[in-house]
Amino acid sequence: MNKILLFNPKSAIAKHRIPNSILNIAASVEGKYEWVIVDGNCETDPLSKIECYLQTGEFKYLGFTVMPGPQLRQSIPFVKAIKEKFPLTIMIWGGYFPSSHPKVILDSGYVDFIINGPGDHAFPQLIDALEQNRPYEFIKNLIYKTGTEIVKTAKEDLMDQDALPVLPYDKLNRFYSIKDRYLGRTYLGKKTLAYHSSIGCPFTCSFCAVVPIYEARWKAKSAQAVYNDIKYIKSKWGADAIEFHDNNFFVSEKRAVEFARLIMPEKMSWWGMARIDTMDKFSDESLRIIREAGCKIIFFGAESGNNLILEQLDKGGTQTGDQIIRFAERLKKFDIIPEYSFVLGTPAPTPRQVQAQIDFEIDFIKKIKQVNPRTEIVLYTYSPVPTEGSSLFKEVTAQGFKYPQTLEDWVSPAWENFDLRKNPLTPWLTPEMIDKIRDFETVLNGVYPTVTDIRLSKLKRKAIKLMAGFRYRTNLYKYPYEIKLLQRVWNYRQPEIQGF
Ligand code: B12
Ligand code: SF4
Repeated sequence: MNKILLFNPKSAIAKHRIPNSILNIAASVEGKYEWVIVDGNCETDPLSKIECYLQTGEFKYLGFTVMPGPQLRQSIPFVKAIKEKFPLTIMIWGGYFPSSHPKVILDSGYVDFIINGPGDHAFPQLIDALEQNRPYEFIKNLIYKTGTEIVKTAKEDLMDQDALPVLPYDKLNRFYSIKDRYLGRTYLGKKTLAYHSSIGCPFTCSFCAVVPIYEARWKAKSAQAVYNDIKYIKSKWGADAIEFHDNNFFVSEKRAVEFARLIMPEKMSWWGMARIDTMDKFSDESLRIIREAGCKIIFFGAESGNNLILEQLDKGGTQTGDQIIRFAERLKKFDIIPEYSFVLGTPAPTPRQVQAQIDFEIDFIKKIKQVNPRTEIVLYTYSPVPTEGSSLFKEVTAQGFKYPQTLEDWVSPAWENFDLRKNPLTPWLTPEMIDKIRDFETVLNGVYPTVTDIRLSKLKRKAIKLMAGFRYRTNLYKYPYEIKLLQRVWNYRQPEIQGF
């Protein structure tokens, strides 16, 4: 029986997380096929490591998980090199990038199959079919090419998350030490675990990559199952904090409170992502329990203070500008830090309107800081991420926006910035507008350095704050070189790129 190699391309310079995407895939074939993991975050020369395995002749299937940005940048040269040297290898890509951009990947000729969304059933079924030389066209969640035609099979219903096999943590630990490699020091604790407890999201924000894949569906593990996994890792490797990587951890108040009650005695700190309008419906009692159970900080996609923009972004639900401010104030009572992300630079009919909107958001963010100065602000520039062929894709294409036409073009420096949502290449944003957003961000981060930067001492915070304060009060954001210099010297952390 042929073996499987699963590769997690490098995604971050430091603070490496358990590679949950490929670990789920490993779980799906555990006990049936032999598999190995190569984690690009933990290897100095991952390509050589992969080639060493392939040279044994035992590995036929190679699975890559690919996010846009650095993971894609490593994946493209690797896949080319591997296909040239080992042409009989079957290359299978999964994750958000391949699911959203299948054509450019399959047209490259380097990738044989894409798993479209969850791979927990599709992957083992595909391997079975290939091993037994059986047809695979009825397997759900697959994308592949026959001749010049791209074939997308039907989407599978979201599976019961409690019925999925447990993740093979012990086996991962044989490849890379969980304690030393994956449980890192963060603002939350000394040994922070990354855990993913639910898939999808019930909302349909038009800019979000989760929507075309999950189509407003959400399925979660039960609070008890989540607790059991975390307790296991805590007992075995000493985790003392948790980052929940779910797109939307707090969809269900009942589940969140149940989990909070279970985890409370463990005295762990935790963090997760949520929607403002959903959580604003939580009772005071629920918020109190959640905080008491260790939830210190929650990430919210606030996106914009302007109700019209919220509508344009199809934010859905009931979120409004007033609510965003009110909720930041409400969380103050419970000592939960809201981490709000904003998307600046959305399209408008005239450049003047685009600029006015940016100025509006800057004022709005300052109002939030007034009511709750501990609110963490993360600024993104609007980078449309629509799936090829969707209506949003048509809309932004009509405005002159174009995705790269070949897989290699995706790794140009300009596109890497696009992925990081820093410099979006959107035709309606002028360089001056982008500068204004970035300069404001520099000043804001100077006055309110992020609490998640654990290396920044009190004294350094004070010094940056002092320097940036005048600019902030007088709205003088242009050319903040002196603040940038200090941030560079002290290696200031950027949650928007480096992760939560
Ligand atoms: C953890 C995480 C990170 C980590 C690193 C992850 C890692 N692997 O090391 C960090 C913080 C570094 C990171 C960075 C970025 N990330 Co990120 N990240 C996530 C997050 C929160 C969780 C990923 C995860 O572990 N999921 C759990 C697993 C189980 O789910 P899954 O990945 O979907 O896997 C399933 C399927 O997709 C499929 N599958 C996935 N891989 C494979 C592989 C094979 C072989 C097969 C068969 C199947 C398969 O099967 C799996 C099981 O069903 C996701 C959002 C999310 N909730 O998924 C965003 C997400 C993937 N990130 C995203 C982005 C854009 C980024 C950035 C590029 C930009 C940014 N500003 O965030 C940066 C890159 C910067 C950098 N330095 O790398 C986007 C991708 C959107 C898109 N357009 O494609 C997401 C979806 C967040 C979002 N909603 O916008 N990220
Ligand atoms: S609520 Fe968040 S995860 Fe859900 S669709 Fe909107 S942006 Fe995406």
